[in-house]
Formats: sequence, structure tokens, C-alpha cells
Amino acid sequence: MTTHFKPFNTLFLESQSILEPKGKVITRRLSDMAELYQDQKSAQSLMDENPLVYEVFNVEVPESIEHIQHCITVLYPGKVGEEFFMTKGHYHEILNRAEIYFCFKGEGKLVMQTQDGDYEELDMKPGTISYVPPNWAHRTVNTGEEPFVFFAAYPGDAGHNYGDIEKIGFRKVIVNESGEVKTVDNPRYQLS
Ligand code: PAN
Ligand code: ZN
Repeated sequence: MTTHFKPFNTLFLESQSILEPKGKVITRRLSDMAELYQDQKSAQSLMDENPLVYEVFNVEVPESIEHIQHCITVLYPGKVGEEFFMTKGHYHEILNRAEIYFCFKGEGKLVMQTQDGDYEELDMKPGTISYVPPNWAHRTVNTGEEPFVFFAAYPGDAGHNYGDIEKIGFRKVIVNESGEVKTVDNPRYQLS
């Protein structure tokens, strides 16, 4: 008889924005990603405090194509200079693996880019379901004053490639300009 992987539940504790069981938790502080922000002087001045930028609570399932990875991200509010707190951003290691995001709380943007330099961004608020098609790098940005909390699901074998975005960046950055959320060109973007 075949041994089947057993079905199981995970509970999203909405008031605390955590999963039960917590699963594999990834914690990103400013020091883990300071070089990704535009204003390096502001990044350095925040380094003593080293704020928590986001946490990812991963439900643990095998990393193979038959399975579906799923997790909750809690992206905290804050800015480095005028640039809003964001995730590192990545392509999937297997480039053509898609993803679905569902926003529970807060507000933000999902920014996406292809290797040819096509750029798109979507607004997210509670209830928004966003589709990241195959081949698009993706990053989320918290443009609000509360934690931005979303669920994600993607093929088990997708993997994460952070290096390309670290090197090239996204074409645009999301900043606060006199109290308004603005998308502006990234002067450090370099299409190789
Ligand atoms: C998400 C992200 C999560 C954190 O689960 O991994 O929001 O962002 P970074 O991975 O860019 O640090 C996802 O897109 N998984 O594939
Ligand atoms: Zn992803």
C-alpha cells in the first residue's frame, strides 16, 4: 500500500498575525537587506536600532512539484529615508513558477518585473487576491501604517533566487513624497 502524505490544517491567528503551528519562521531585519534601500545614509543611521522589517511563517511541506508551499508574511510599517519597508524580492529559482497572494490586513503594493525589464505594480488591501504569473520577480512594499499581512501559495519546487534582484534591483521604488505614496524611477536599476 502507498504511504500518503497526511492532510493537515494550519490556523491563522488573525489577531496576532501568526500561524499555529508557527512552522518555519524567517525573520528579516534591516541589517539583512540594508543595501537594497536607496538612501544608504538613512539605512546606516537605523542600523543600531536594526528594526524588524518582516517575518515569514512557512507551513512545512516538501519542496517538490506535487506539493504547494504556503506561508504568511507580516511586513511591518516603516521607512528607510523616504522609501517604504519592503521584502527583499526574488525570482523563483525555477523561473516559470507562478504564485498567488491574498491580503488579510494592512495595505501595500506588489511590484513585479521580468528579466526583459517589463514592470508592473498592483495595489493590495484586505481581500485582494493577486496573481504573480510565471517569470515575474516579485516584491511587496508596506505603504500603510499598520502591518501588511498576506498569504502566499506557490509550487513546492519553485525555490527563491534573490541574487538577480540584489544585483539589478527593480526599475521603480515606492516612496513617501510629502505624505503621498509615489512610484519613482530607481536610479540604481541596471539592466545588464
Ligand atoms: C513570499 C515571500 C515572502 C518574503 O512568500 O517569500 O513574502 O519575501 P522575500 O522572499 O522576497 O524575502 C513568496 O513570494 N514566496 O515565493
Ligand atoms: Zn515568490
